[in-house]
Amino acid sequence: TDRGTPDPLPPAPPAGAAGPRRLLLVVAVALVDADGRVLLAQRPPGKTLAGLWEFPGGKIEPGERPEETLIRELAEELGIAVKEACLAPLTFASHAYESFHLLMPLYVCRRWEGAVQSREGQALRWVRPRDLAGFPMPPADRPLLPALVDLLGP
Ligand code: 9L3
Ligand code: MG
Repeated sequence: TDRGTPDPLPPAPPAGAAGPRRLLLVVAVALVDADGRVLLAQRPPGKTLAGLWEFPGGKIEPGERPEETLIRELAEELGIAVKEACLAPLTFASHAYESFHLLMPLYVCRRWEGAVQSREGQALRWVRPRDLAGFPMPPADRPLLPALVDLLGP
């Protein structure tokens, strides 16, 4: 038998078919202010999941550690400077969409430099933990709420 021949790669499934999904790595953060409120950002029109309220963050670029992604995204989207030592991992979100699997660690951050501002036109709200559940959220974000309320209190 020709043992030297490598197995061919399996054909890619057609888009939308059941089968292996792509893995999308995203990272998000709960920014907590001095009153214990948490920042939610509204996804702008034109983006996927437009209008839903999410924990700020974004895609982890190849080679980035999640902390580096957050430092970059928080500067771009909110105009604040965060030190890596101020980012504490709390839990993970994991959501299987039709065509990809989203895996998203959630960090908590209570210290940053600069004032939070909307740099990309997104609406921002500071929300008490007990009120978070009242906001329409992407499916990945909602299961994060119990861990956050356990940490911060209501
Ligand atoms: N996503 C979900 N919840 C979040 C974040 C930051 C992102 N808290 C999802 C929405 C998109 C994907 O992750 O499907 C990539 O996010 P973006 O790059 O479109 O913000
Ligand atoms: Mg983003």
